[in-house]
Parts: sequence; C-alpha cells; structure tokens
Amino acid sequence: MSKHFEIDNGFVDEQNSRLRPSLDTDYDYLAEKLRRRNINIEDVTSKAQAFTVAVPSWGVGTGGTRFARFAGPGEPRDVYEKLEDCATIHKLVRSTPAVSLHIPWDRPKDAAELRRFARESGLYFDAMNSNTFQDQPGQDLSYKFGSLTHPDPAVRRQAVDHNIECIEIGQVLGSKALTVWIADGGNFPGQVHPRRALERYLESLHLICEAAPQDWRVFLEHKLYEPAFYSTVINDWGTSYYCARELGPKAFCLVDLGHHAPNVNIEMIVARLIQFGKLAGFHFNDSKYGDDDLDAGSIKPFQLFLVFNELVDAELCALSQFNPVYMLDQSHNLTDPVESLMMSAIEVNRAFIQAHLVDRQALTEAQEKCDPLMALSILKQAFVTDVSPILARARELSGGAIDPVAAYRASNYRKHKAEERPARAKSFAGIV
Ligand code: RM4
Ligand code: MN
Ligand code: MN
Repeated sequence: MSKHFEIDNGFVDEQNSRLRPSLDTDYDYLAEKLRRRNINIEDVTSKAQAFTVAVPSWGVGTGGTRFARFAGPGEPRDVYEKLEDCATIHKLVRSTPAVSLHIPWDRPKDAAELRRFARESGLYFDAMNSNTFQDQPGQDLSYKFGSLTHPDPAVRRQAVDHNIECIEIGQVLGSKALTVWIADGGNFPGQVHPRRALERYLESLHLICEAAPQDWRVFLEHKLYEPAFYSTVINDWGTSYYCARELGPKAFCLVDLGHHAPNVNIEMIVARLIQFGKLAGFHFNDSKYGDDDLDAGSIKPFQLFLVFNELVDAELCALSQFNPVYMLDQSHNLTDPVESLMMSAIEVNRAFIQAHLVDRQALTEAQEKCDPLMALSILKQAFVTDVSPILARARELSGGAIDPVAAYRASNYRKHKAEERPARAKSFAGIV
C-alpha cells in the first residue's frame, strides 16, 4: 500500500451511489428533450467521455500576483507530488490524463523514472514548456532584457540551448511538443527595435525547430503585454502566424485565451488559424481585464462556447492539419487548485458538448439566407442547454465522480496532504 493518501475507487462508488437516482432522472429527461431535436444523448455522452484537456504542473500549486501569494495547505513540493494531485484530478473527472511540465520548475533528476511514475499513476506527458522569463540560480547570463531575441548572441544561444534541453527531456518523457512563450519586449518606447527583435526570434526559433524531432511540433504562444508593458515581440496571432509560416511544418500557433486585449474576437482568430492549418491548440483560462488567469468559463462562458463552436465545426468537416491540443493554464490564487482544475476541466468539456448540440445544417441555412436572428438563436439554443447530466454520466461511465468537488471535499484529500506535505519554503510573490 502506498504511504501517501489516495482517494480509492470504492469511495468514489459510494459517493456516486447517493447521487445516481437523481442523475438518472435528469439524464432521461434531457435524453427526451434532445430526442425532439434529433440528437441521440448516448452519442453525445461518448463524445464527452472521449474529450481530454491537459493539466499544467504549475496549476496544482497556489498562484499569486506580484503583490502577494497566500500559500495553501498541503501544496505539492516537487514534481512527484504535483503528479499525485494531477492523478487525483484525473481520477475524479476522467478527462485530464495528460500533464504539461515546465522546465526548470519540474526538471526531473531521472526523466525515465518520472515517466514510469506517471504511467503508474495513469498519466502521460503533454507539451513541454520552456522558461526563459526568469533567471535560474547559477545561470550564466541574465534574461532581464530578453532571451531568444536578446541583442547579445550569447544570451540567445543560452536560451536556445535551454529550449533544446526541454526537447531532450521531453523525448525521454514521451512528450511530442514544445511550447515556447517568451517574455521578451520593452517597457519603454524605443527600448526594443521591433524588426530586429523579430528577426532574432526567427533565427533562434529556426535552431529550436531544427533540433526538434520530425514527429514533434513547436507551439508559438503570443501575448500582447506583461511582463513587458509597452511592446511584446510575439504580441499577437498575426505575428505568431507569420513566424509559424516562416518556420515551416513543425511550427504552429498556440492560443492562450488570456493573451488578448479585452473584447478581441478570439473565435475569429481561432477560425483563421484553423483555415490556415496552423492552429496548435489552447491554453484555457478566463479573464476580465488581461492575463488574469481565472478559471475557464468563469467570466465569459459564451465566448468559450463560441471558440468550441469553431473547433467542433472544423472537427466535423475533418479538416486536414486540424489536430489541436487542449490545456488549462490558470493561476489559482484563492481557491484550492485541485478544485479549480476539476471545475475548469468540466467547463471546457461543457463548451465542447454544447458546441456539439448546434444544429449545423440549420445554421448553414440561416447563414446562406442572411438570417442573423435565426443564426444566433440556433447557437443560443445549444448554449443554453444544460448539459450537466451528460457530463456527469460521462464521468460516471468512465469511473469518475458524478460530483467531483463534493467527492474531493468528502475525502479530506487536502487535509491528508497538509499532514503529508509540511511546507518547506517561505511563500513569495509570483505566478507560481
Ligand atoms: C505565461 C504564459 C505561459 C505560462 C506562463 C507561466 O503568461 O501563459 O504559457 O507558461 O505564463
Ligand atoms: Mn499560457
Ligand atoms: Mn498567460
């Protein structure tokens, strides 16, 4: 028996048995309603069961702002404890089998052994994330004024080498992609020469793409501001798309929902990247003002649905080059990260399932007949359908919890972890 506390399957069954009768009633009622719309609920439930979204290793720790971080009890202290929390999330929601690691935060002593541990926990590794937005202890050159686009070629080389190291670790872990997000940019007008910086970015990324194995993909993540407050080198999807084209077949554009100005039509960006065959995938989160890193679906659930409307449309059209990867990228400053990640995984799945309820034939007709009111009401009909019973049944059928947060709280997981994992270090401000 493991010396670490785990929620056992019997406990989940016991929790489910209390909720099953009402779920049966709700599910049957929804089945009847959907039948009237010619939708077979079982088909939709299988889609919900097949849906997956990766969890970022850094998401299971408590986040913070630049003002403060309020550490929570029982936070994971190393990559193994992070995987333990990820496995718990997956056990209850059954849609998060993949974990995305951040190097150096999660640099393993023995990558092969970490891979084995993950496999035994029912997990595997999604995209690797490099980090050239912080200086690490013992690092030769500073990233204070940039990394892959720094004016000094030696700094660029160091940043390129770090990305190549991430690929090498990822190969041992069984990952197939590298996500590159750089903080490079300027706080003041005139600080950075925009064209020269972008040229250097391409030069550095060419080296990284060359080093990536043939079956790997390199994801370019854009962000309009922060930490640079005046200009960012890879500031928007247009720049990202230009770079992905220049870099060739391994390079794709990753969309983090929080990395756009307020009110930007992100679903249009998604449609464009799909059309151009360059959509890498997503970092899901939500935001009100900027890169707030709030929980997916907490502020703009309709936007999340509209994004999935584009994704499901592409899926149904079986477009070539359409193979998006989904990940949550959030900072949980106030909530228990395990609870937030479970809720977010459910919200993303909800948007996916709602998008599957869109009557696409009727929508096309409304579009061709120039009938905006009907087009919107077709989308709204799907969006307002409460698909919770489908999501709950999908989890239950896959061995998860009908109500993951309730089961998690009833298990006292956090209390057990607080005892097993006494805090090691003082709490600092910062995103992780
Ligand atoms: C950035 C970006 C990256 C993430 C870091 C922690 O804003 O979203 O994807 O790795 O934050
Ligand atoms: Mn991100
Ligand atoms: Mn971000």
